[in-house]
Amino acid sequence: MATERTLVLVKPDGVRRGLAGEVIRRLEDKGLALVAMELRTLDRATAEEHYAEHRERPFFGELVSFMMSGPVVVQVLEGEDAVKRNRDIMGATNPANAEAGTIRKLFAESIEANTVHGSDSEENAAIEIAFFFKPEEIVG
Ligand code: IDP
Ligand code: MG
Repeated sequence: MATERTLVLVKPDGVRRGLAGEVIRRLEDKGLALVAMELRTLDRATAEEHYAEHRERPFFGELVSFMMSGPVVVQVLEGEDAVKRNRDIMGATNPANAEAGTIRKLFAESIEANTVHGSDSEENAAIEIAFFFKPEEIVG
C-alpha cells in the first residue's frame, strides 16, 4: 500500500462540542500522522467551493450555512492507505448507517452535522489539500 495524504475537517458541531482532540486521537491511533492543521471559520465562498459537487442538492444551502456556523479544524493526515483508512474511521455519512465504533456513529448529531469530513479518493484529496493549504504549510 502506498503512503497517501487525505484532507480531514472537524466540522463545526465537532469543534463546538470539544471533539477535535478526540478525532485526532482516533486518527493517530490508527497510524495516520498530522502533517498540517489549522483552526479557521469558513467564509461562504470557501464552504461553497469545498462542497461544490453538491451544489444542486436540496440540502446544499443548509449544509453551507452549517459549515460556516463555527470554526472547523482543517487537517492533512498522512499514512498508508490514508484516504480509505480515514473513511473507515469516520463511518458512513448518515450516522444511522455508520458502523459501531466509528466517529460518526459515536458522535454525529445528524446526517448533516456529522462531525467530520474526509476526502473520498486520492484525486479529490489532492484537490482538497491544495484548496486549503499552500505546499509550505504542509510539514515533511
Ligand atoms: P461524505 O461526507 O460522507 O463524503 P457526501 O455525500 O459527500 O458525504 O455529503 C457531504 C456532506 O453533506 C455530508 O458529510 C453531510 O454533512 C451533508 N449531507 C449529505 N447528505 C445529506 C442529506 O441528505 N441531508 C443533509 N445533509 C447531507
Ligand atoms: Mg463526500
